Amino acid sequence: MKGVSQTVSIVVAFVVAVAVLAAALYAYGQLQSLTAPSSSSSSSSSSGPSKVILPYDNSTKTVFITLVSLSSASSQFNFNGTGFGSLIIYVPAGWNLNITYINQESLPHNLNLVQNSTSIPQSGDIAEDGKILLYIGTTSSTYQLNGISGGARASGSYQNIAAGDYWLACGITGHAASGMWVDVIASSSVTQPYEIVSSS
Ligand SMILES: [Cu+2]
Repeated sequence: MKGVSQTVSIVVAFVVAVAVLAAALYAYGQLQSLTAPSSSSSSSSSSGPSKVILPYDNSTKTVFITLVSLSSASSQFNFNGTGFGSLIIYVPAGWNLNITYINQESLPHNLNLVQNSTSIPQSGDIAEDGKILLYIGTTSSTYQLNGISGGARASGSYQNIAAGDYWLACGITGHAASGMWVDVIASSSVTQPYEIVSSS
């Protein structure tokens, strides 16, 4: 009898162990599907705009923005494969922007935070369409000429952004007017930074 009950308890323990393992695997799978990056960039074709929460640090009120000029995009003048303001970034007013720019494109590019005075870049010089607040991968005297070359990255930060409309735009002559700009909206009604990609 003792041998039988021992066998039973071994079987029961085995079954329980398998059940626990299965539950763990299931939970892990659910977690993966929750945390897997959504295919937000260029792959979505038919569905409407997708809202993606950006990485941020609530304690320092910092949003982390990464823009990449992709070599695979249809236009050389792209950020994350998008152009002409179809990427819109919403940030809470008063927050800090920590921005990384990566150029994977063959042309040199740079990235500038512009408090814009027109709704879309119209001039070859972005400074004629607004006030440049931050230069990334370039300087105030060379932004129309120089950027970082393909394979390079640069970063910068801007503190305490006031409510308003901005662009993140390439400053090299004609690039923003060719589509190389992202809309940035800082608003007190935004509590969590996010971006929306609209197909256009
Ligand atoms: Cu450019």
